[in-house]
Amino acid sequence: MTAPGLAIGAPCDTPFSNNEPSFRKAEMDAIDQLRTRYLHEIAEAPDETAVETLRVEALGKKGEISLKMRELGKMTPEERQVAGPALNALKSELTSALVARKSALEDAALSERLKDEWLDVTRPPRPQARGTIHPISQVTEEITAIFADLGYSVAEGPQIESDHYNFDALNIPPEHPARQEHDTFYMHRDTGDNRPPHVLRTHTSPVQIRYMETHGVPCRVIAPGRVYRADYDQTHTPMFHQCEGLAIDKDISMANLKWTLEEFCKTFFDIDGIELRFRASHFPFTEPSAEVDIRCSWSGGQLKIGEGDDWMEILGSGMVHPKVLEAAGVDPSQWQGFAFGMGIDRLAMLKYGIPDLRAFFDSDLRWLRHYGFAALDMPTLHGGISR
Ligand code: 2U9
Repeated sequence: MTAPGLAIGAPCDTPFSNNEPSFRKAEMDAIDQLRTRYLHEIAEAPDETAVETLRVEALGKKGEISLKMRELGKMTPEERQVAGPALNALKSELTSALVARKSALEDAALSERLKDEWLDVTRPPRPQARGTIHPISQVTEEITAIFADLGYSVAEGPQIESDHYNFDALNIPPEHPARQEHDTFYMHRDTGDNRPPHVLRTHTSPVQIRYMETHGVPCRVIAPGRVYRADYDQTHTPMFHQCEGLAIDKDISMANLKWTLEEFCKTFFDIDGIELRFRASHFPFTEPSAEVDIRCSWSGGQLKIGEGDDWMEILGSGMVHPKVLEAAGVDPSQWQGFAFGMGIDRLAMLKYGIPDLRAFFDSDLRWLRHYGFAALDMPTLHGGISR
């Protein structure tokens, strides 16, 4: 491109065709001096900040070379023809030198870091936490830990039960509504198959009948586990989880029951002054029977346990019916005791603010990540969560 103001036909083949040798020499000397000084300073720059400072000093808006370039406008076309290309060449030479120095410094810094920081690529990766503990498992463990501390054993039993263990032994007579098909899942029987009916257990009480038969009395035992009832709506699922408890000895009374359940609730909900209300009720397997409510408040749709003027039912209980003891081979004239039952799913919802029961069984990974517990969080007595 022709330099602005350059006369057409002027001798302009090279920058050195200027007619004024003295200007040319002085200008070229000055540019050479700049080149020598900056190239030296760039080569000696100790770090990236120093490189940047030099870039600004030389090529920044008010940098030495930029100012010189601005002076080109004031020069005669002949002078400009000498100084312009020389300054452009200097600018690009310094730019390259700055980039090269910066990258050399970066390489040196990286090499220095790599002396200390290094990676053994042959090592196996750190284990990734996969999956979470389901709130039902967590709460089952919490309940178990509390009763274990009170001296209770934990028992399990079959989920498919004979109607003897599920009903008869628990003083639930054949005409009782719980035995009707619409509440209970009966196992299929081919015609001519005369074995006694079997059901999916409707409560974990049979586990405790079996426990008394095997271990005898006195005993203190809890039976957590799955139970089944033909019911499905917002608050019922056909499979759910219960934890029942049984304490049999010579002199066990309702007072012991009350203390035990208060102690349990205090620890489970981690509230010291928790208040329970025992309301007379009826179950075939306990006499007398009581439903247990916990003091709570409902304000602004928010449930608070342990305060307020409302009561919410959380479990059922009573003194074991003499006929039930008898059915388990225990002499009711010698032994007596209490029993209780609670819904684990419901307790999990209350404690951890889980609104919908059915979500427990949807296997929705996002739900499980949100409400699940870290695998290494061991349940503490009061279910201390450290998620
Ligand atoms: C034996 C004798 C008696 C267990 C008991 C309840 C009262 C009770 C419900 C709580 C919520 C079931 O899950 S729920 O719907 N349970 O109200 N359960 S007394 O009584 C027994 C257990 C075993 C040998």
